[in-house]
Amino acid sequence: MRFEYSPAPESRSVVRLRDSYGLFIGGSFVAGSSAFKTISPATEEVLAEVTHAGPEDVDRAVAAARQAYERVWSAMPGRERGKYLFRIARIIQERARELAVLESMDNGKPIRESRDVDVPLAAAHFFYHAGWADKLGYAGFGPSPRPLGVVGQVIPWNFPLLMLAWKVAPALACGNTVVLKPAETTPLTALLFAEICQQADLPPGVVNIVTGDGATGQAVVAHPGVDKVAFTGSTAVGKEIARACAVSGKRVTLELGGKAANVVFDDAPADQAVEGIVNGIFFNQGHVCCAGSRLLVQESVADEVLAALRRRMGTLRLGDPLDKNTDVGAINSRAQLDKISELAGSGEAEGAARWSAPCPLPDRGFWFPPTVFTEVSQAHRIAREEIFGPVLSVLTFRTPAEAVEKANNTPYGLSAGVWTEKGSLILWMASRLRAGVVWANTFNRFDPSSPFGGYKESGFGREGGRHGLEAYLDVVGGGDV
Ligand code: TAP
Repeated sequence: MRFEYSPAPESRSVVRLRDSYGLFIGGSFVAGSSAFKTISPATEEVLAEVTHAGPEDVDRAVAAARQAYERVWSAMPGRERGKYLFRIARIIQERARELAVLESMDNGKPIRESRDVDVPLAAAHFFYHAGWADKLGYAGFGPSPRPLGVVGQVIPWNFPLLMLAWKVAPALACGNTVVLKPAETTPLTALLFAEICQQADLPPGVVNIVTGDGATGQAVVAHPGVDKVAFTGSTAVGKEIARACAVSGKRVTLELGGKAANVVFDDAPADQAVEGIVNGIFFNQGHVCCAGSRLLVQESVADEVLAALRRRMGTLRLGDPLDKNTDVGAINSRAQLDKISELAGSGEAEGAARWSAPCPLPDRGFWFPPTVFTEVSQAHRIAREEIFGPVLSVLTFRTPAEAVEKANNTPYGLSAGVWTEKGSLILWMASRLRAGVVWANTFNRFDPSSPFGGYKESGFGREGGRHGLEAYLDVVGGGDV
């Protein structure tokens, strides 16, 4: 049954957009060389003009970070650093509504997700790492492990504030300073975060934010004053960065793409599994590195599960990201929409059967309906390539061994899901799936205390938990062990 809902838009009045934003360097907003516009992907309206940081701007940001590292931050006792992180976390909570509305405006994601997932998790990352700042000597990396120095961080557009939190919180807790470049299409919550750093009286230069495009990211990564690079984004760019860092000898962590298998066995509770499949691939329009984009369903229940899945997809509400009833928001950019459309077209051309939920698409903005492909073979591009959109490819299997073989038949290895009543089967599968995270009877669960990261072309290094601290400490040098 489909319920009709009246519109319930969240008010935009909580957000005070400026016409234009400078770069955040040395604790202040400063002018840069040129500017670009950021738009709402749901309406294509221009939201603000943002500064494009050129190499000389990146240079200034790195110099500010170096000065703050040497004069203030690296020498500050951990318990004092922890207080700043705690204060930032509290301000994120206090300004949560503003951050959530701004994130949905700039990114296109439903307010329900930015309000209930992105922003609370971002605050949780700062709280969690505030707790670590004075306990690094107990993290298993020696009695007083040292920071690395200036960290260059480059993040994508799918979880703009959350990816910032994943990067900035551990770096600062460990005593490093930061130059961060947000994605070109979603710079606004990073710039609001800069205001939060000012509000928290964070010493100038500890966090610097340089907006721009891929060239700005390249300048951050290549800068000789950067001691460590932390990147989240596509595997193609990740490989370039790995090459650049290999020759410079910089420390690097890479969180890259994925093509996760969500494996449903015949004894799984069907309704619960269908909710997990929907959450796995349609959460955040499928713009999720660990999205369950390949459904592997046991052949004996495939028809039943797919019928239930189509029924459920028929109830998804697509539209205004600021409407509290919206399930599926806008695709982040025209370029991403073109990429999704091209890959979906290849699915049809290669012989898979396409079914899209019957939801009307708004006239303006970038939209793609939740879509499922059946009759998919492992050779199809839609089964191999990351689509990064609301498109699910369905494959079937007969035995657990076949499920493992198909699930692992990918160059990626970020995440996987297993749906079954049998605990022994969950453990058997989890020990064989080559994925950094394996969820059992759930999907897309995140916690700051739980390490996240990939195998193979999904990257290396972990973010979150005790393991995530390692990336920001001079562990190779052994600290003061
Ligand atoms: P990318 O195109 O790789 O962009 C990521 C970031 O790198 C952006 O800020 C981008 O700037 C910048 N960049 C582009 N070219 C660069 C270069 N040559 N050197 C340095 N920086 C460069 O990825 P995307 O399309 O934004 O994000 C989607 C990808 O990220 C997907 O593959 C997804 O799986 C992955 N992702 C992975 C994770 C984890 S945790 N594994 C989490 C989220 C997303 P512009 O925005 O200006 O292009």
